[in-house]
Amino acid sequence: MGLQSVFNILVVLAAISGGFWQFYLQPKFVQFGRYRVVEPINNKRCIAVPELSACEKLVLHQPSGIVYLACSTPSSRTHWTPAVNRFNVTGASFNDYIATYDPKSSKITRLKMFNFNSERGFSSHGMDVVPSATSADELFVYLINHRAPLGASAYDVGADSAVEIFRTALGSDILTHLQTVEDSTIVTPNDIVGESDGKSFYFTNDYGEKVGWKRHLDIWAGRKSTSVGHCHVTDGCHLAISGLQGSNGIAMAENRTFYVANGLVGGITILEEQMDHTLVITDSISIDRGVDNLSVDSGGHVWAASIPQAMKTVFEHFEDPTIPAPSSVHHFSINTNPQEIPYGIKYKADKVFEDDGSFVSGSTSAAFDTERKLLFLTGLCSPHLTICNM
Ligand SMILES: *[C@@H]1O[C@H](CO)[C@@H](O)[C@H](O)[C@H]1NC(C)=O
Ligand SMILES: *[C@@H]1O[C@H](CO)[C@@H](O)[C@H](O)[C@H]1NC(C)=O
Ligand SMILES: CC(=O)N[C@H]1CO[C@H](CO)[C@@H](O)[C@@H]1O
Repeated sequence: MGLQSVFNILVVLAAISGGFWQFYLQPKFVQFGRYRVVEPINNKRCIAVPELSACEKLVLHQPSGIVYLACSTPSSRTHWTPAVNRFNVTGASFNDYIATYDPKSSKITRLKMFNFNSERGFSSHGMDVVPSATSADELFVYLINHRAPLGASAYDVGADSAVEIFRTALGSDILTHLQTVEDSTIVTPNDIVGESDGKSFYFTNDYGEKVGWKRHLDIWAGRKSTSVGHCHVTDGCHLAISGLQGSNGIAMAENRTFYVANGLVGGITILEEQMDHTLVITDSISIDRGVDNLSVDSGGHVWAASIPQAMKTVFEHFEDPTIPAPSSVHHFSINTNPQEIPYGIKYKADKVFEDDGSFVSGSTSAAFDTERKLLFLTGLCSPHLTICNM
């Protein structure tokens, strides 16, 4: 029995002793959606693309409408997802891939990696796709790669995660490897925002440690051990901000305002970049559930995959992807209601999509095409990519 199972049993035992349940655990269960009733919205005009399953993250290329997806297999995810304590290297694919999907032609392209010394393979998670500053058709693709550790058991030391930087061209099926970035600040990388120079990025660490019981303190005791780091391929890496709670998806607006999702308590934190590539918190917007991966649309609105029933998603669906888990999407915007502004309600969070999981299961990433009015949804263990007309 692993430490985690011991811990889970302890939690259940403690829960039975009354007060702990009433004052501590039950509110947590509410927050994690144990009793939440799903209210379907905007889930009727959707199609599924079953060829694209277990795609953790998707990024929309707005000018062309093409989406880039970081995919795996549902089976590999259940064995190897360091972010949710899955450390079975034997069951991992290390052969994950990036695909493009063009909604105009329904064409799926699996990109081939070129110049990538793939001895240790590729295990996907967060991704960013950024047009190059110097040529509009050239794109930089930044990928989190959860490699197996060398010479140790992953159960003991966790993943040896790195960031891989590739170059591609719009419409090309080749990803050319440029650089692997490894650093002691890249502990438990989750998501990434890349720069248009192909050389630097911000990333979130979704835990303070790679493995161990302390990780549970974040969920159950409100510890704030997560962080955002910044790396430049020649100048190195440093932490941009630490002491954040549940850091998950990260996204950047055109004016370089940063948004970091809180996967535990819910909502997003808004941060401002300093000259030295550190970040300071300027605001936060809370909602009633955990928030996953974020994206900013061309109108400057933030879209977030949110988790209606986190316990179901994490303990049932991630365990067995054939068990459906509900999905929802929130849309964050500046509050323009003149009646509310005097009361300090600066931002608005609207739930714009929800499904009970029978069609759209376990979504962890959402992006909205403002021009074509299409909402894209994928998930860590999802059976398919979903595209909804909004
Ligand atoms: C790890 O993965 C392998 C291959 O899928 C599987 O046979 C094995 O049972 C898994 N081990 C655990 C502890 O889940
Ligand atoms: C930056 O852009 C975002 C998104 O459009 C907007 O909400 C925010 O107010 C802007 N921030 C500043 C400081 O201009
Ligand atoms: C980049 C990314 O995909 N981040 C998160 C998306 O959601 C899943 C499910 O909770 C997380 O495990 C990922 O870390």
